[in-house]
Amino acid sequence: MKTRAAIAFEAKKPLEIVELDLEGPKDGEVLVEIMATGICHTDAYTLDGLDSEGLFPSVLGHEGAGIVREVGKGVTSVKPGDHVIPLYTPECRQCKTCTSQKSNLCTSIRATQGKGVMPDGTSRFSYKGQPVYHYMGCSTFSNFTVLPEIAVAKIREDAPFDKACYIGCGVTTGVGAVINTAKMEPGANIIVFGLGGIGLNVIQGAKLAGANMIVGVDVNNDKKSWGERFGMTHFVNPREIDGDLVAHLVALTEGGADYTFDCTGNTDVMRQALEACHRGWGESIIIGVAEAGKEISTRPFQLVTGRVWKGTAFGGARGRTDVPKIVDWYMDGKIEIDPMITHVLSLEEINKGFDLMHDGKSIRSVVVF
Ligand code: NAD
Ligand code: AHE
Ligand code: ZN
Repeated sequence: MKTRAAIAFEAKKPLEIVELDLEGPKDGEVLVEIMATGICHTDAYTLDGLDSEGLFPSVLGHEGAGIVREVGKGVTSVKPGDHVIPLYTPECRQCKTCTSQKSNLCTSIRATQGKGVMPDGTSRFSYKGQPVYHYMGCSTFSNFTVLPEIAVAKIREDAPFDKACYIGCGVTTGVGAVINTAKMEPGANIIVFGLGGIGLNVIQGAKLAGANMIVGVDVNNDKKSWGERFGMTHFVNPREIDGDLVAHLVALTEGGADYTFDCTGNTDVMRQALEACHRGWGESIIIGVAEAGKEISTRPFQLVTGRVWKGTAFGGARGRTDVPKIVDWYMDGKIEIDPMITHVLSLEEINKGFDLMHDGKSIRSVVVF
């Protein structure tokens, strides 16, 4: 079949809207009509050539929501007509990681996913007879895409696609980092570095879980009102304080935060986030994705004296199990999404979404097909 899609032909070039060929689902796969897709910072980072796993040409996009249109042989968990959210972190419920219940990082298809192909080692997308790579196992910048059955979460049918798509990454990552990874207790003091599409969801997750102080740190003053809108209690612009940022934050939180979250992907900020943790118990959770080749550092003494460095992917969420619950939280008014969708675009306008993100003018741009 044919599908309209935005292709990244090479790094640092705008996406091109073309008609692609898409093969139908093979055994264990499903064809999904994507109704809406969000543009995450990670798509931009890959397009900018900063991802060590970046492949071209590819159909980017990993945040989406749509309807199953066809299923391959052996598929039992979804059927045509079901509403789904694609999962870049699948949940097979059979691999060592899934059965351990210790992590959400299902390993069953990670190797082929990282190579931009389906589990059988081939791509379903092609353009003028040449294969085009899948991205993060999702490729939601296409009106139709093919996914393994284990990489879709079935969701309720009354959830609007143009909001639910954000649960496919940003919302789940931010809220999940607080609840699943930090396991933040009520009354905790937290610091969030970077108040974008992820950081604001950390803030709303922390508010939901009963945080005391929620300090937001961002170099962009426009983010102050955004943070406050979702529960931030204090704002710090590192460029506007006198002296050392870490010392300032430790003083503000009377000894350091119980939990800090890096939502910038900047390795210098990751160090600040670790060092702004409370001596003896503070935990710093890395969410941001750093440029290929970057490394983190700190004095080991920071860990010897009880600070803990952690990371999280997809907010520690087990996609098929947890994503439908987060959709329920949204539909029940427990968490907000609507105000964070700052721009709704057509597929033809998708490059504008990347520009808005780079200029710090959007929280989440959503493309509606
Ligand atoms: P974004 O661009 O919307 O927001 C980033 C924010 O950080 C901006 O508000 C920016 O002003 C701020 N910032 C930049 N430099 C800063 C600095 N030195 N100090 C303080 N603030 C600074 O991005 P996003 O969509 O919120 O994504 C944030 C990061 O999370 C990205 O690296 C993204 O790739 C990553 N991410 C990770 C996961 C995961 O599963 N671990 C999931 C989604 C996104
Ligand atoms: N490929 C990069 C790392 C990219 C990365 O860390 N991706 C996150 C999701 S970001 C979503 O917006 C993730 O889930 N990672 C776990 C995984 O298995 O990829 C690199 O550095 O090579
Ligand atoms: Zn993402």
